[in-house]
Amino acid sequence: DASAASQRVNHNEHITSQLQILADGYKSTNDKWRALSYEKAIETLKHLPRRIESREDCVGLRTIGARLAEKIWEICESGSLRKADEFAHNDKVVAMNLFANIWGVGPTVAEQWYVQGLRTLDDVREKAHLTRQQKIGLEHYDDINQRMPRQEATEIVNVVIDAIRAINPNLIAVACGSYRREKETCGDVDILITHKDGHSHENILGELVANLTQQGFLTDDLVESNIDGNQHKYMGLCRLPGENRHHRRIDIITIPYDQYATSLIYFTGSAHFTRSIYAKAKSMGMRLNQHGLRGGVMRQGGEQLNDGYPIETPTEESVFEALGLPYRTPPERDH
Ligand code: DCP
Ligand code: MG
Ligand code: MN
Repeated sequence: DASAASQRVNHNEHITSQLQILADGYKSTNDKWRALSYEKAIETLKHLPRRIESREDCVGLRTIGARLAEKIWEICESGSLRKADEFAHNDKVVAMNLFANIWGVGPTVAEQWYVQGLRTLDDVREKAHLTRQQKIGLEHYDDINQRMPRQEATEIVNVVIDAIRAINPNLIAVACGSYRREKETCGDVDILITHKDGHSHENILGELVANLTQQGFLTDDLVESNIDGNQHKYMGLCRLPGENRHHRRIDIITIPYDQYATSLIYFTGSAHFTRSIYAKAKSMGMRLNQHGLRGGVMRQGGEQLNDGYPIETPTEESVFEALGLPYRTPPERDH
């Protein structure tokens, strides 16, 4: 069942922890393609119902090719992975991992700082030229890089939903992301807002943010932006009232009701799942994104030749159906 799926133990933690070192290192150093293939493999291994005991156990696993199987086998046999040890002791990888975890810092900036000779967060504090967001990211480095228990996410969701209801009790608000996938811990809280009448979601984000800031809940704004004119997104930091509370990341989006189902799918994730379902749509001559589903889309090479026609997607189920996929509940959408 759903909760069992989310609480399933990782029988291959000894392997995934090593592979995660490589995934993080490649991600920080902008080797996106490699990072992605390791992340996919980690997802597969995490969800295996058994511990990998032999080379043969790796054969035929989706997302795990021959070279990766060799690495997995090296971990099984020796208990460690030379490449992961190398990464863990590589000056550049270590520094770039550290820097890339500052909110608003990407691989390019991280590398510039490394080349400049910076190695620690104190170096960055003293010597780097920081954007407004990077300053916030640095100030709250530990909090931002720590996941929160689900219970705390629930409290945060409740504060935001109360504030939404105070603006208009008929607004629809759904906590998406890892929270909706019923994870035990959440990296942030992701809230989606819409309204059945198709327009009352417009222009409420500013008021909501102002109210939540006024009550001392929102502490720092990272981004307030317009996506395609009709979706609004807020990214910031919040903190619950009371002693010993951490700052937490929060994302809020407002969307038109006709994009509700496809936005739910996008914002519920996981990012891996979203990527794969979008690719499935593409392979069927369709285009799926947070704004909707379109059919009759022609492509040549990577290029889209026409815009196709819109396909009605009143519910998440209807999106799966249009793609010929069995419905998956949020906890079943990790990969
Ligand atoms: N998303 C995506 N691609 C991205 C980033 C996000 O498709 N590059 C979608 C899928 C994510 C959702 O948005 O599930 C929310 O993004 P988060 O970064 O908050 O990710 P999660 O909530 O899934 O995980 P976490 O617990 O780390 O926040
Ligand atoms: Mg999230
Ligand atoms: Mn988020």
